[in-house]
Amino acid sequence: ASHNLSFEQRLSMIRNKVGRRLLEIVLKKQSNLAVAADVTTSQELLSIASQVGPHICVLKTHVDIIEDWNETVCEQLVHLAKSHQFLIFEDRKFADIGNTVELQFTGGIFHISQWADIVNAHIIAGPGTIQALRKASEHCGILLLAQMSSKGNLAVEEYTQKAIQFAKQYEDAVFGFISMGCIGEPNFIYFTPGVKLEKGGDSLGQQYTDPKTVIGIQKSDIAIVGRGIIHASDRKEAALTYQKACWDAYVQRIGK
Ligand code: 5BU
Repeated sequence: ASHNLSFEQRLSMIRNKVGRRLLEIVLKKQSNLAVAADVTTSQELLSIASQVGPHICVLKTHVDIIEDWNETVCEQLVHLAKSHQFLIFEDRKFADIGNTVELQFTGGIFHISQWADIVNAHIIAGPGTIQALRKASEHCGILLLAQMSSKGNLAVEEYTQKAIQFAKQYEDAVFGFISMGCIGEPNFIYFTPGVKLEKGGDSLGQQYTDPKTVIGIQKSDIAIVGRGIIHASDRKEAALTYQKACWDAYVQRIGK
């Protein structure tokens, strides 16, 4: 499936309000860049959020790798998200039965449902996972893992198609996918990880594609960049470079 509609044209097609808010931010900031803040201290997390904040539409977190997470850190992060206007995406990849997912989403020491604008879920356990997330918070939009970036992953073919089917069934809550590009209709938003200006990978199976290919050719919407920015000597500068590369690829694709 492939379309060539602009973010403006797609805004009213998105049923979930977090999805619409995301497109508003994307358009306002001219940024379809998400940064994966994979660091282990709250100080680094907050410093990345303020450095790259002006250049991103989404900050993606793995809150369970932060060694000193607490409520104050959470408040500061939410504050930065408001002032710089980006959404917080907790890359939790929920995968259990609905009842357990509800507890994982709302409870524990992270209380993800209280601060995350976006979370994602595997479809391996069936629709109960989605039902639990949707029931626990109407303020949080859901992305389904339809494809992955890592070598040898099993999210292919029928599995990908099943994710699309589930998304259509829960379109009020699910507004998009983790996928390697556009795999469906324009009323969903496509997020792609494994993005770096230098092609290649890492020693543990990550596979990188450059922004031009991901956004321009594979027609994804939001590029997720981690180490390409996190390991740069000047993260703000790197974020600006990626913001431009991703936005230029989008503008070229739309043909404006
Ligand atoms: P990197 O440093 O740009 O490789 O980071 C990629 C991020 O995206 C990292 O947080 C992963 O957990 C995340 N990711 C991924 O790389 N591939 C996937 O298929 C999914 C998530 Br889903």
